[in-house]
Amino acid sequence: VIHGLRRTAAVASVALLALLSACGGGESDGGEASTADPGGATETSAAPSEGEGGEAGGDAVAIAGFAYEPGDLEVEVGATVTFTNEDTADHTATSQEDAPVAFDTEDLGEGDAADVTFDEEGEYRYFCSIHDYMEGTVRVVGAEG
Ligand SMILES: [Cu+2]
Repeated sequence: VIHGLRRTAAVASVALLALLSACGGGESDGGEASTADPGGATETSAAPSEGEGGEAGGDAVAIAGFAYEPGDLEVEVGATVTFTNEDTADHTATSQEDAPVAFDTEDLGEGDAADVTFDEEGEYRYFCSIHDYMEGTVRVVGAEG
């Protein structure tokens, strides 16, 4: 009689374990499953997409067709703006005299690029020192928050 009881008890516990593992997915003793989460979802995109919030490489002005594009760019303080000459003719981006801080990319040949970092708020009007009718503006505004 005793052996019979033990056997049924064993069968019952096996059935229980099977049930637990079937529906719980590892909540039984040990709990190793809970720590095995890879947690890969925390690393979302830190890539600056289009000029917003990107402290590095987010802001750009193209020089194409003897014009700056965009001709009026707004960035946050500390932003670096990359000026890229897409024309075959040489161009520069040179600050006007009233710019808060002077800058000058100097001559950019076809495909050349120059980075300008804006650490002070204000309106920076600039022009091309080769074709002085080419004009553009970078507005540097305070970071929000
Ligand atoms: Cu030019």
